[in-house]
Amino acid sequence: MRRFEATKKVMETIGDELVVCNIGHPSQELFQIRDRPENFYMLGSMGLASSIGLGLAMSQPRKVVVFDGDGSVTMNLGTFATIGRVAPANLVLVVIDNEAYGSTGFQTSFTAGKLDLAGVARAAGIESVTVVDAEDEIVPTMRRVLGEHGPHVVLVKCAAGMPDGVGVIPIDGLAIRDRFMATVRG
Ligand SMILES: Cc1ncc(C[n+]2csc(CCOP(=O)(O)OP(=O)(O)O)c2C)c(N)n1
Repeated sequence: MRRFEATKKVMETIGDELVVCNIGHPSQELFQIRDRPENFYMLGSMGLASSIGLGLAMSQPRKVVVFDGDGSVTMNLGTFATIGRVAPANLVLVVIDNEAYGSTGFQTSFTAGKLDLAGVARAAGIESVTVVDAEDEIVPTMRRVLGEHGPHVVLVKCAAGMPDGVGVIPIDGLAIRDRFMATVRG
């Protein structure tokens, strides 16, 4: 299973949740899999999808699902401390752990070595941390966490790589922002 397949499975479980997605190829894949105004494709700010999602979860009642990458979470490890402390019940952080910096050519990342992101999340006080390494575990795991009070971290172990033919997102950043904000405001 690669990030694409994992993202597809997570999106099978998404109803009206707000979705914030990691920079680069993860957002391009999500756009191809299932574009919707409730998706916020983060086009800059590597490392900050989880922080944007946290702020969103704190400021409105809808559930927020964040797709982040292991490389990006590693750049912002403090995000676990903040999520653990603030503990928003409506936040699900899905970390796609492909042990690589995918968007820039799949250079090996820290989780290919000794870094245990699930361990860091638990040590930061996040009680619900689930590691998933089989594609068919994703839907039941997401259904469970979406039905329970969070915050939740779901770490999906994936292979590096992506399908051919995933193009750039044909909507500019301001339009992505504006349609997302309109949805959030209801
Ligand atoms: C501050 C900063 N450093 C580097 C980059 C270049 N960059 C964009 S995406 C990316 C890799 C992200 O890897 P990861 O979060 O693990 O996600 P993946 O693409 O592997 O799913 C890098 C290095 C950037 N945009 N900003």
